[in-house]
Order: sequence, then C-alpha cells, then structure tokens
Amino acid sequence: MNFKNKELVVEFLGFLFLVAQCLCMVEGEIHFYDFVLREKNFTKMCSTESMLVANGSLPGPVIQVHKGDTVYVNVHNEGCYGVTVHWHGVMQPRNSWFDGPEYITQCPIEPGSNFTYEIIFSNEEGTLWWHAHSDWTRASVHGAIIILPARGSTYPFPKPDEEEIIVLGNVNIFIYMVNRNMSIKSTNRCM
Ligand SMILES: *[C@@H]1O[C@H](CO)[C@@H](O)[C@H](O)[C@H]1NC(C)=O
Ligand SMILES: *[C@@H]1O[C@H](CO)[C@@H](O)[C@H](O)[C@H]1NC(C)=O
Ligand SMILES: *[C@@H]1O[C@H](CO)[C@@H](O)[C@H](O)[C@H]1NC(C)=O
Ligand SMILES: *[C@@H]1O[C@H](CO)[C@@H](O)[C@H](O)[C@H]1NC(C)=O
Ligand SMILES: [Cu+2]
Repeated sequence: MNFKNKELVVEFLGFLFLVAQCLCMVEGEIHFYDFVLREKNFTKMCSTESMLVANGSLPGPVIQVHKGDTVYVNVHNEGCYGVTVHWHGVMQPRNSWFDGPEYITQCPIEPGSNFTYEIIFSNEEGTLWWHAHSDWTRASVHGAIIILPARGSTYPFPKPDEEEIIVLGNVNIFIYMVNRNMSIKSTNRCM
C-alpha cells in the first residue's frame, strides 16, 4: 500500500467512526398517539354544559416518554372550531413548525380534519403539559406530559415509591360562561 492509499484508509475509518457516533446519539424511542377532540356534556355545579375535550376526558390523555424520545400525535378535530395544540415547555429546537400556537406556526386544524405533530424531547425531564392553543379551548383541552429520565439513567433523587399526576385547572365557571355567551351569539356551533 502506498502512502496515498493509507491516507484514504485512515480517512475512511475516521468517517465510519463518525457515522457510528451519530447512530449512537439517536437512542430515543418513537411513540404514536391519537387525540380525538370532540364536544362532550359534563354536569358540574348543578348544570350540564358541553365542552371540547380530548378523548372524552378532562384532563385529557397522558403522554409518557423518556428523555430523548420522539412522539407523533395525530390530533383529529371533531369539534366545532379550528384548534391547535401546544406542547408546553418542550423546547423543540429547529422543529418549531410543530410548536402549536395558532396563526404563529400553523393555521388552526379545521373541524373534520387532522394534523400530526412531531414532538422531539431533547433536554426536557420531569412533568410538563400539553394544551390547546386557540382562545378558550385550552381550558378543557389539556393533559400532562411525563418525561422520565433517559433510558439507562436514573432520577436525580431516590426513586419514589409511588407517583401521582395532579393537573390543576379552573374550567367550570369560565367555560360555562363562554358557552352561555356563545350559544346566544355564535352561529357556527355544530350541535
Ligand atoms: C383516543 O381515542 C381514539 C379513538 O377512540 C383511540 O384510537 C386512541 O387510542 C385514543 N388515544 C389515547 C391516547 O388514548
Ligand atoms: C348534551 O346535552 C344536550 C341536552 O342537554 C344535547 O342536546 C346534546 O346533544 C348533548 N351533547 C352531547 C355531545 O352529548
Ligand atoms: C388525516 O388527514 C389527511 C389529510 O391531511 C387525510 O388524508 C386522512 O384521511 C386523515 N386521517 C384520518 C384518520 O382522519
Ligand atoms: C359574556 O357576555 C357578557 C355580556 O355580553 C360579558 O360581560 C361577559 O364578559 C362574557 N363572558 C365571557 C366569559 O366571555
Ligand atoms: Cu402553554
């Protein structure tokens, strides 16, 4: 082997080493979720009102991942208004088109259509939340995001014996008043 060939071999080995390193960095898993947004009747404070919720529950489904994972959430809007969903506290570097604020990074998801968000968990760890990002919809369309430590690593404290998710919200009076007003004023209520 002459000098030139040796140099090529060394360069090639260096290239392989870099490729291997890049592959190692992609260690997270991929998860898929479907959120179906639909109006549902809730009876609270002696009165029944319809609210837009994800998968029939308030708060909505929990997203649970490990640090470094990627999640695809297909949001199906079966409600009456255009709506978007924001992944609160997930920094999404170079992935802002999936951040969710309506009219800033995307148009609202029209009723009867769907939109798939790509959520890349890079440095986040702990408990965050997702919520609708269109006017008052965030009051009833929200849920928790649990980001466990990266696979192979541990909590920065002794592992708790038990964990419980607590979502604080204040929907009743606000939603009820908005609904009351809308049922009087709005022409595009779909039910
Ligand atoms: C939400 O509901 C849809 C339709 O019933 C279901 O396919 C999906 O798995 C549910 N998503 C979650 C996160 O539970
Ligand atoms: C909610 O209840 C009202 C009557 O109180 C009914 O007209 C409406 O269809 C119900 N909506 C849903 C989504 O069940
Ligand atoms: C989601 O929307 C696309 C168009 O953006 C459509 O082709 C597809 O059928 C929809 N899927 C569902 C499950 O609604
Ligand atoms: C409902 O309408 C009343 C009267 O127009 C207004 O004072 C009130 O602020 C409205 N409430 C909400 C929550 O929009
Ligand atoms: Cu937020």
